[in-house]
Amino acid sequence: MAQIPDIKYTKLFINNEFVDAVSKKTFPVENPANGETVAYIAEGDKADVDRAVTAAKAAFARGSKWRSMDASARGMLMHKLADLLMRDIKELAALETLDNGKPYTESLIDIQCSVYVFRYFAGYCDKIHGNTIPSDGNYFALTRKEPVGVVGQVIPWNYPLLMLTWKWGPALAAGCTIVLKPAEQTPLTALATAALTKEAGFPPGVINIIPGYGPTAGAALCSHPDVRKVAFTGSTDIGHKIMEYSAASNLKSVSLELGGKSPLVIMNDADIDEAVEIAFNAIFANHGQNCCAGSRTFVQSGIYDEFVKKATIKAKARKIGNPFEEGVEHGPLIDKLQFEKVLRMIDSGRPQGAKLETGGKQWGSTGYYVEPTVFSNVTDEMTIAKEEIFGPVQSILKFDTLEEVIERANNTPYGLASGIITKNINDAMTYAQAIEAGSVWINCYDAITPQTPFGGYKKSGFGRDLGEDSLKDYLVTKTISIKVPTKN
Ligand code: TXE
Repeated sequence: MAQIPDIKYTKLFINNEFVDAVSKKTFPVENPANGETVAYIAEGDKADVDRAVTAAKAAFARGSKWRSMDASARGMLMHKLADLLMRDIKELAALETLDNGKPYTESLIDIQCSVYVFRYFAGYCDKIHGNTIPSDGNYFALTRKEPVGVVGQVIPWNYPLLMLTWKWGPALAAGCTIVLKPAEQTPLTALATAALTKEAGFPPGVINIIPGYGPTAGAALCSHPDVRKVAFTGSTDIGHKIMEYSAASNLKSVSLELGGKSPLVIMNDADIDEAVEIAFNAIFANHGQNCCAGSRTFVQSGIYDEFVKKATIKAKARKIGNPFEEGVEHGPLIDKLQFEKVLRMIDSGRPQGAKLETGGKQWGSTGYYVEPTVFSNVTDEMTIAKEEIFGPVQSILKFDTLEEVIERANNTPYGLASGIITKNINDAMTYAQAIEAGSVWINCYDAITPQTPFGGYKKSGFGRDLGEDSLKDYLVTKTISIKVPTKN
């Protein structure tokens, strides 16, 4: 069994120092496996955001160490940070499990993936460049890709460190400076990583972290007149607010990665055991607390009954328990609010006509555990088929034709991810082209890598995390035109 970690860092991180909040207030952080408070964390608010933005602005000032550093040296700093994450991987994974409740083995994977993300973006630092352009007239024209400036980043609690790296990677590669607000439920690994940025040698003010609540610290950051760009991952409701903050302040640019109700389509010709496995991981990974969770499992009528039987057996076999214990696959949900929301959604299933195949209630009596739950006979108008549950609930829907399922899969305000399992390349490609979603996974699911852009259509947001595309959100293009005597 992995060790319960010490919590060393509980304060705000501004200008490479850990400091108390101006108000001296703190807020409790709990272990979702038992509901006990594990630490009190400095609670940032507007005054602290102001301090952090001032530090980030100074770090970005003309002639600053960060601005005048070779781009390749910036890349080396990011590699150094990746090295330190690897050095401390066990400790960071333990902190993540304590804070978030995900199994320790999953936390290890999250930290490893975070390292890959930093390494991918580290390589970009000295490969970001503009063009020379054959402009009309006697001009020599070129573009420069410049960092947008101070960026605000607000992230959720489902992948605390991984979401941080998705945001920091392109921001640092572009040369921006950062003020990050982690989710109030999960500030621990962000603060531990802050200490590592100092150890790696990032200049003061390049990276700042303000733990705190959304309507206070989050709103202040997103409304700040000196923040030039906000990157947000969270709920669609708050996504609307982020746009309002931008409109009401300085028209900062915004990128949003929001909720989803992602369809995974399984055709009659699929290998059924493989399809059951893919669909199972698509929904139950991270206990369903995943923005791209395959939360609508569409199964073609020819294999529907057999699929439901096998999916149910698999869900029943999932090992639930203390996330620090070896072999445990399924821990608690993040907090009481999410726990109650998920149970409420589950309770709506049966009265609306869905058949509960397994699960459906709390597991044990302490902590926020919800059993892996499978519903069959789910139809499109049911709450569980329409709303993002963000919990371990598989809803299995039946369809007859590809044309029909494309129509139904697209009938949602969301458009984050999607999948199809089939041996027929024509069906796969027809679906891939027709589906309104930022990612389409064929014969796989959650194939998210540092190199591939990730983001939404429709109310799942805009802008991209990861891949080369993500850099665009952190850069502005400057055109420089030089008068020349004649073209040649
Ligand atoms: O999200 P919030 P919550 C979905 C999922 C979940 C639901 C609610 O369906 O059940 O959202 O989760 C900060 N100004 N997703 O309440 O509130 C907040 O402090 C600025 C999907 O946790 O959106 C946190 O840091 N910031 C999602 C972050 O926003 C504000 C992941 C996310 O919190 C703010 C999480 C404000 N006014 C939830 N209010 C995904 N896309 O992966 C809150 N925040």
